[in-house]
Amino acid sequence: MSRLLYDLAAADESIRFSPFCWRIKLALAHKNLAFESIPWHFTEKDKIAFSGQGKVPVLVDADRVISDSQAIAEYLEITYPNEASLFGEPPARPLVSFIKTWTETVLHPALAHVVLADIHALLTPEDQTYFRQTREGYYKRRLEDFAVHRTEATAALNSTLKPLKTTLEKQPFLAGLAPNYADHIVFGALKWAVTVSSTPLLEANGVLERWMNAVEETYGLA
Ligand SMILES: N[C@@H](CCC(=O)N[C@@H](CS)C(=O)NCC(=O)O)C(=O)O
Repeated sequence: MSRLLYDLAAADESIRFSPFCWRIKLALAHKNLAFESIPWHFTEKDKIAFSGQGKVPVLVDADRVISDSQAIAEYLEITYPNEASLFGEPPARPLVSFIKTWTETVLHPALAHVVLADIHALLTPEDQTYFRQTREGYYKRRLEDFAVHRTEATAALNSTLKPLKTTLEKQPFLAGLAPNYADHIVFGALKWAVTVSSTPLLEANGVLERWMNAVEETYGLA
């Protein structure tokens, strides 16, 4: 059975940096599902037009096409119930939902303010034009201004990361003794940022780097 995942790539296609795609790569590994990863660039909207929208991840699981990481995670949970649960016991699921909201409304913006200009540098020329236009429109700020304010943005990021560090000093994973989709979501965010950052973002061998390595080792990605 074929299983394809459209995955955001830089000009160098070995660089895969979408936080939402990382979540799903870990979720697929969690469910023991092999897949083929298809590199995709921001401006290749035609390549995923069959999904009826213009963003990745897009999963093609045999004859099923699913877009949006949350929809894909829920599809995997329902379709592959015999593998380990992505969300844990039903009463614990709202906590994963909190982690998703916190990641997307607090952690992603904090990371974006540090690495947005770095992402631009890694893209194909067509994607660079598109990225500048869309991101400068969204943030109402020139990409160069992000680089100028990197020191303040890094200090703000470090404050944002504090609760995560404190938690992971006390327990191996956000979900407890083994990772689940809560870990996948936060891992995706940090993986995105460390992959594209022109400077080290996390303390070498610090708690977050050790946790990221442990997540990767769990799924044989290290
Ligand atoms: N809510 C979507 C968000 C997906 C998303 O924003 N993907 C980005 C890559 S990280 C994308 O494809 N962006 C295309 C664009 O900006 O045109 C999900 O959870 O999958």
